Amino acid sequence: SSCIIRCDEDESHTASMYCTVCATHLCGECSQLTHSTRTLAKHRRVPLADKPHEKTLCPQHQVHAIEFVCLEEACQSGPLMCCVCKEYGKHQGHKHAVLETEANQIRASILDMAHCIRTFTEEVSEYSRKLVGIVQQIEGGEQIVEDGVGMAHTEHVPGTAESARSCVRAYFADLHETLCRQEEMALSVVDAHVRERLIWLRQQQEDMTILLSQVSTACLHCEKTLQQDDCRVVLAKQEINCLLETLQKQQHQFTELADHIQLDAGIPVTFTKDNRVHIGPKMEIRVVTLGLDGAGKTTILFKLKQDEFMQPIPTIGFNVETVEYKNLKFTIWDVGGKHKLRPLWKHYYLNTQAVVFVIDSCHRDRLMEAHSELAKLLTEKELRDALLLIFANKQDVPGAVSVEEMTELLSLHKLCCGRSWHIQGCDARSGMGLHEGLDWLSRQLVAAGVLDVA
Ligand code: G3D
Ligand code: MG
Repeated sequence: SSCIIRCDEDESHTASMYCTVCATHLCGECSQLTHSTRTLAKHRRVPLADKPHEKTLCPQHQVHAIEFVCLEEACQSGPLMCCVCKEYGKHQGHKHAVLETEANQIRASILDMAHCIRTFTEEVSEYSRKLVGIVQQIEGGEQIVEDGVGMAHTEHVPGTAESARSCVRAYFADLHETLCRQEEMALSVVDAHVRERLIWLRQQQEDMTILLSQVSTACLHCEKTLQQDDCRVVLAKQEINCLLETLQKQQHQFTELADHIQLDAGIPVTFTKDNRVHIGPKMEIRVVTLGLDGAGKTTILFKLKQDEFMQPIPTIGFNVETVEYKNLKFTIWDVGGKHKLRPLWKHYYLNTQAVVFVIDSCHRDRLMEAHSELAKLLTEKELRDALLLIFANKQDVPGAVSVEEMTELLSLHKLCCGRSWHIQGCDARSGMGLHEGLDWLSRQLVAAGVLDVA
């Protein structure tokens, strides 16, 4: 519409409308002038922009223009028709629409679709742009930056891939460093052990050398005496007796020592979960047993210790016993559970690797009290890394709270979140469940080695 259309009445005028009856382009002025009679005034004139398209003639009925569109399903491959086609031809009696209306409807839907496509295109391009951006962020690369004095230079910007890699590297470097330090420490423990052992063995060697020379001196003395005359033999009697006595004493001491000491070159090594090394056939574990009074702590300790039922006496201060189980040596502190003794518990936390918390499963009324004591315990800084073994004791009593119910009632999963814990049902009188509990503790502490409790 950029080219100007002239008025058909006057070349010097610019057309602004179109008479659909006369098929002429007119300006406003000439339109009024030429269509002033009553009949002509009825001519439909439209703005130039709405000028109807040129009519196409019907291929069958040459003088007639196409004016209708057939709406029948069967005619969709050739729907155009003139008035003859419509009235007498192949579309006779078919449903139809006016060509212009139909075309305008299709135009409108095309416009709609075009709009949709534009929006869709924008969305797709936006998404593609984002993809490019993400790829760039992952890969990183050169970026132009301006320095303080307005000079542009390129700078390497690390991508997220690189950051993730350096994060992994830093983590493992750290781990490596820790492992090296732990290895050094473990080796120094072994070295110290070997040094001490060798010093002791060499001392023994020296002692044996001295002993041997003493013995041979004595033998020599005896032999000499044997060859002397009767008077001298008699005179030497006391001295020889004394010598023999000393020898017997030394022999006795030696036998005792030899009985006591196992000559074994082995250096049994065990690793704890925190990568410390332990040398020797037994690994020691420090455990403190806590819980309300009457829960069965002392009974558990005695049961483990003697494997026989003893009438426990209420614990006033504390009991401490070492219990050997498999290759482990548990030093168990049993601290009194009465209310006024509880503040003392914290004196036993230090260097404790595990807390055994005993609960009386048949005393439902005291479960909340046990819960609050346990909750208090778990906030103690010294016990942050301690393992927690909960004994749900007295499972033999009918109606006792089961392990599952106890876990639920004390909301243990929430309470013990983030630490190594285990609840074990037991009956301290028969010993049922006690060893399972200790097994769990061992498994938590020992990483590998000769003491590995299978
Ligand atoms: P405490 O050391 O935690 O205070 P105790 O608890 O070991 O002194 O035990 C308190 C009472 O519970 C004792 O009863 C003890 O025999 C009993 N008991 C401990 N463990 C069990 C168990 O597994 N089953 C049953 N049925 N009873 C248990 P008394 O009557 O001697 O005071
Ligand atoms: Mg007790």
